[in-house]
Formats: sequence, C-alpha cells, structure tokens
Amino acid sequence: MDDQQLYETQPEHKSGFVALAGRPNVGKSTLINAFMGQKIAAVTHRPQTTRARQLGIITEPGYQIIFIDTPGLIRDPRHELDEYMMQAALETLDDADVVLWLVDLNEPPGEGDRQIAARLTEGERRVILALNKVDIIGPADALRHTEAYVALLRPAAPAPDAVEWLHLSALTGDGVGELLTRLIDALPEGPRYYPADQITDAYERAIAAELIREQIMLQLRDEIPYGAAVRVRDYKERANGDTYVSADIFVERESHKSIVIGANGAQLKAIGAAARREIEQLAGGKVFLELWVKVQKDWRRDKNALKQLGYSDEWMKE
Ligand SMILES: Nc1nc2c(ncn2[C@@H]2O[C@H](COP(=O)(O)OP(=O)(O)OP(=O)(O)O)[C@@H](O)[C@H]2O)c(=O)[nH]1
Ligand SMILES: [Mg+2]
Repeated sequence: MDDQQLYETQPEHKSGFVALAGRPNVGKSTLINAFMGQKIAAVTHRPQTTRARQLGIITEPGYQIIFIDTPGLIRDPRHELDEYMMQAALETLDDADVVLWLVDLNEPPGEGDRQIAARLTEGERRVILALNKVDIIGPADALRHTEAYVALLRPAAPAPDAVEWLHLSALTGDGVGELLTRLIDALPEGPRYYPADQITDAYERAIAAELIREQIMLQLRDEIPYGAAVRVRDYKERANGDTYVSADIFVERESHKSIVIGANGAQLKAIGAAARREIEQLAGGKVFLELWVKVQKDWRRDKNALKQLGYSDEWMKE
C-alpha cells in the first residue's frame, strides 16, 4: 500500500477519539484489548495498573475509531507518579470526541464517581456510560446501581432518558459489539488520522515493557508492584524471525531488589517466563527475554527520575 491509500477515505467517512475514563480497576484496559481483539494494554486485578495514555486504533472502510486508554482517576495523588497519571487521564478527556465512562456495576457509585460525573457533565461533552462486569452481578443490584450511576449524569442531559448507557462485560465480550456500533454512530465525519495498518501509538518495545510490568504486578505483593518500572533496552528482530528483548526492572529499594530476584533467582525467572509468553503473542514468534533488576531510590517522588524512566509525554513513542 502506498501512503495515499493508507489515508484515503470515502465521503461521509467517520473518525474520532474515544477516551475511556473511570476509576482504577473498572476494566478500561480489558475493554481496549477486547475492542482490538489482541492484547496491547496491561491488565491486572490491582488498581492503578495503567500509568500512561495509550491508543487502540480500529480502521474499517467507513470509519476510524481511536480509543484512548487512560490511568484510573483517583482522588488523592500521593507522589509525582500519581500526579503524572492523573494529568494524563484528565488531559485526554478534553481532547476526546466522545468520553466512554466505564464503571464497575458491582459497586454503587462512590465519591470518586460523583467527582468524575461532575467533571464529565461540565461543558458540551458527549458521554456514554458503560456499566461493566455484568457477568458477576445479580439482577437486583444491577438495577439499583444502574439507576444510581445514570442519576449522576442526569443534570446535564436535557431529559432523563437522554443519558446514554449500556451494560457490558469486557471480559466475556458481552455487549462489546453493541457498544462499538453505538460509538461509531456517535463519531463525527472526518478523515483517517492514522495509517490503516496502525493499531496503537506505542512501539512494540513499550508494550513489551508493559507486559513485563504486568507480571510484576501479578506475581509480587504489597508496595513492590507499585514501586516497579520497566524499561526495554533492546528489542531486536533477528533474521530467523526470533525476537531478542532485554529489559531493566527498576525498584525503589535494595530490599525490593532481592524480593524481585528471589531465592536463586526463582522469582525473576517466573516473571520472565510468563512475560516471555505474553511477548511471544505480540511478536508472533519465539522470544528471548533477558531481565536485569536495578535500584532507583524513591523514583516515584522524583520528577527527573520519572522522566528517565519514561514517564513523560513521549513515553510510549520513544
Ligand atoms: N468479571 C469481570 N472482570 C472484569 C471485567 N472487565 C475487567 N475485569 C477485571 O477487572 C480487573 C481490572 O481490569 P483492568 O482492565 O486492568 O482495569 P482498568 O480500569 O484498566 O484499571 P487501571 O489501569 O488500574 O485503572 C482485572 O482483574 C480484569 O480481569 C468484566 O467484564 N468482568
Ligand atoms: Mg488500565
């Protein structure tokens, strides 16, 4: 395909940016992966898994829809990393054509949701409320919680039934197709912003770093997952189709380093083995993964260290 074809569209072509907003752990990254039909974002049971914005791009003849995964919105930023994450999420809301507000239907709205709703109903924003995790809720709670969330958006809607909402399960895929149809419908007419074959703005090496960090979040406990950052040093595709990846894991203290490495290196080995399997899906072939653990003292509170570890606007694009 030449450049012209990559961007060429027919008249009435639709396009736009859909921001996924919501509290931590409601399923935003799971939903992005479900839309894309492949894993581009880290997902764990822990809140605050996602640390930076990431795009998921779907291109079809009639439309290009660009999803923006964001860090969960929290009420009490505790250090520079939290501040960076909040900023990344909030800026996204201002740039989007449509905001998809994702909530966990199993929990009634809390103060955090009230604040998010207040922000979303400022101005002229188009908001669709997606109530996630329907696969694990009973009908009575579902009804009660749905009404409570819808009520939070009501002041902005011209009529009560004008609040747009739907139930879904990002995990099972139930309702995801219906949501996609509604989102395409909500997009304005516009050109393709990205080449037809591009699915995200992150380079493979940045996604690989996220998949390694995902394993740290899944396999380690307490503060260690939150104080860990991963930087891929090398991501090389070899002529025979294999991929060689070497990455540094940064932790905040010496004691954390020994925990990540484990007795006889067993913990690091387990992280590497699981991350390698995930990266193989991404690379579509055999992967050799080398991991190094380093200490960068209290990096979450240090603006310069954050930049060095890649938590700056250019993070995913480096
Ligand atoms: N049962 C069920 N679990 C879900 C569903 N969607 C997501 N989850 C689970 O919820 C947890 C959090 O999912 P994530 O996709 O990481 O949530 P997130 O909103 O991106 O979280 P942050 O990045 O921390 O803000 C994971 O354990 C998911 O497997 C769903 O529809 N049903
Ligand atoms: Mg996430």
